[in-house]
Amino acid sequence: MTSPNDTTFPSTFLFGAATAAYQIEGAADEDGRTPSIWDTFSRVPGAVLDADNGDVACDHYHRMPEDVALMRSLNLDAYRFSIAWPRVRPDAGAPNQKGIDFYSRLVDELLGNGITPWVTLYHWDLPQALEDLGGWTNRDTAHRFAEYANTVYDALGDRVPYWTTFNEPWCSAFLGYTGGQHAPGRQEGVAGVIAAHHLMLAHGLTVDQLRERGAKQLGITLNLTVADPYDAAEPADVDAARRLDLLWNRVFLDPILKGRYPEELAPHTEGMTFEGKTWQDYVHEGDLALINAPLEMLGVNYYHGDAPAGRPMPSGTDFLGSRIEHPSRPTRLPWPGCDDFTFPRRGLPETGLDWEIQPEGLTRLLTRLKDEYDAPPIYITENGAAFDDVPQTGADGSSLVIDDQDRLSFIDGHLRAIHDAIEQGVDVRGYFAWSLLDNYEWAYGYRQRFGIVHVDYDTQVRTPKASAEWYAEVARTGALPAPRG
Ligand code: PNW
Repeated sequence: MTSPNDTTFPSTFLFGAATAAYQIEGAADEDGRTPSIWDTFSRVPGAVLDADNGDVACDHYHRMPEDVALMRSLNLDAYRFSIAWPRVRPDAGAPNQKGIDFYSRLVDELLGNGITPWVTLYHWDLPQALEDLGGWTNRDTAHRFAEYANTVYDALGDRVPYWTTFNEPWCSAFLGYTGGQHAPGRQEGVAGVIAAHHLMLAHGLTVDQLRERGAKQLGITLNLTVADPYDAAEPADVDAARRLDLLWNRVFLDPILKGRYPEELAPHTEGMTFEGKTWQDYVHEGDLALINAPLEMLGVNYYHGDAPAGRPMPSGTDFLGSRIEHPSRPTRLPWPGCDDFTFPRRGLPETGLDWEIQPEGLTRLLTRLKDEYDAPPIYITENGAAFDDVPQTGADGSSLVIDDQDRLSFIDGHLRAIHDAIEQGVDVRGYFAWSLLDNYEWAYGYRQRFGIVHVDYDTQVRTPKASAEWYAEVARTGALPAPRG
């Protein structure tokens, strides 16, 4: 039941949860899977906190039916998961039936439980064999991706309605090839822009081919931010915010939704080369037309707003502000030509990763996508927070209770910000909590917990947290209960 003070979403709004293959599956060398760049990178000394890797993770590969039953108990309308390229086409070679079968069983299990499957074709696990040939700085990788995407579509296209090509290509390109925080850990300046171009080219080729095969709902997921100057009265900070917007949001939004690179990108990257060539040398005739293919949906992942200062600040921290004990490997800022950035704290509340919590930024971002980009229907494909959960023993003396009011309010606040955007005329059609389960948080390993469901990594027991119980009610009623107190 909803009361008059509840915040109600449109009746077709999807409430879901999201995961990614390498973060939950485990079974790293089973049924023909071969290494991805994350299997390699997680073994580089200092690259990942506690040297954690995804060999076992949440053991989802062996516990899939149990996990789908859990989703059903949480009333989820949809489940967003990613397909591991190195399972489906190991070493980017021939299709591997055992790998395909796993995802086929997952899709059937979801449909049998009334949950809509939402596929992401790439959530960062590039076959290592392709990185050995240059990875995303090699144009051929885009063609190999499209080939892999066809294999997946041919196996699942009859049952999966929603298809996203890439998750957060910004991370793959700029954390992977400029900053080195993520696999493959390269720190090669403008190579990030070239990787971004090839990722978008792969997206365009794939949209074209899946469209021809009959796909009806195609899109891409971008991690976007609101870039505000740390001090709006300080010209250096205003310019830093402009460059952050350019190299975080516009470098993807403009080609994909407008068919051109932002004009400011050329002057900004003047004189930067990779293997003796500029990034423009990698853009071939016809690429932008492919990249600009019409889409039925845009996925937006939003975690935090960002306010750079364009000058050294004593209280500055790394690019997302994290002060937690870090991987020891030296990294660079992930935007070429932005080494003057610092990210001083604004006094906003922060998550366990020290990310600044700014729900109103999401409303601004969404209205911008409508006004400036005339964006296709939007789905929030990830939003959530890592906090230090404190498991307690339940009244029965054995069960676990995780009363994560901080995560619950984080999700509540962002759902309200989305509701505000809908009221302002933005076409937002769904929300996926990140994440269904505590899982492998990339360079931060297993210490950072994003799940609405707790995972005990010794026993693999799953325990829904307070946020999950609350979210299950939101999904059931389609409304946010009036704030308490
Ligand atoms: C996203 N950064 O990752 C991913 O899509 C998820 O796989 C991940 O678990 C989630 O957000 C939470 O981090 C990001 O350093 C990881 O800018 C790092 C960054 C951004 C996104």
